Amino acid sequence: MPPQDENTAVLSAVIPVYNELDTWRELLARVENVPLPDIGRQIILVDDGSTDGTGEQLREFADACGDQGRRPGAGQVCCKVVFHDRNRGKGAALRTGFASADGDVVVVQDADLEYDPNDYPRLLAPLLAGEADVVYGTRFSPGSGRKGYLGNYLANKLLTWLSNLTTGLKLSDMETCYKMFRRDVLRQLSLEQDRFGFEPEVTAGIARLDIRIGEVPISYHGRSRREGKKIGWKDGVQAIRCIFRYGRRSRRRAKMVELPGKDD
Ligand SMILES: Nc1nc2c(ncn2[C@@H]2O[C@H](COP(=O)(O)OP(=O)(O)OP(=O)(O)O)[C@@H](O)[C@H]2O)c(=O)[nH]1
Ligand SMILES: [Mg+2]
Repeated sequence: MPPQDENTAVLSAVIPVYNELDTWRELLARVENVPLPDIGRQIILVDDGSTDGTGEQLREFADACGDQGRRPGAGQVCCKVVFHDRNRGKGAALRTGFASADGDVVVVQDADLEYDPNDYPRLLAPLLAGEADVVYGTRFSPGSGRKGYLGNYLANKLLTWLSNLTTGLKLSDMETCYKMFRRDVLRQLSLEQDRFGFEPEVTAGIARLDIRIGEVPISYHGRSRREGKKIGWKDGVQAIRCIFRYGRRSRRRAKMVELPGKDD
């Protein structure tokens, strides 16, 4: 590999996958095809014990991936596939993926098609420019477009409000999938939530670190239950438990920074 490749920044996209037969290939293609000419891209797929045939497809894909330990140079893409032998939840799948991530920057990417990888450049820019250490993509700022189904929107707003109350942050979308971190920030967190408690847990953990966090608008195409949405009210209750368990307003050290585009 030419020497300049070793100095190229790498983005690791960590994709938890559970029973996403209809979407994972299309999603992977979208992540592979986002134009990111100046940095390398590592895509980490974590099969979370799928039972619908997704796991078998991912095994075939893993065999075709080639050297999974390779560090990608500028404009290059490489993939890694990791398997859970049983279903453990999104949070557990992310911990597994984070442990495999070699990138300087790490982003969470769901395996459905609700979030658009074309938003990566916008999320990345403040991290590469040294303006923020963590960037959340918000579905709920004026620049974000469609907000998804009303029930989910209201639940997300309530959870974000409670999270802000306990962390002292002023986020507009705590539950967003699009969380992008400098990897060294992620390494300072010790995470334990196996399921959707990950979102409030990681947010509270970040709030306690001496880092800068900002939000940028993203697009969002919420799927319905018929289209495969699995999250439910029990996950909402668990999120509230985690908000109060991990949030400690008095221990906030993180600063929120204004990033361009949020109020457009
Ligand atoms: N539901 C569920 N998803 C999992 C699990 N393990 C990994 N995942 C993955 O986690 C991601 C999010 O799951 P979804 O069911 O789409 O829930 P959601 O989209 O976060 O719900 P919203 O926050 O309302 O958008 C998807 O990529 C799933 O494939 C699991 O045990 N259950
Ligand atoms: Mg989803």
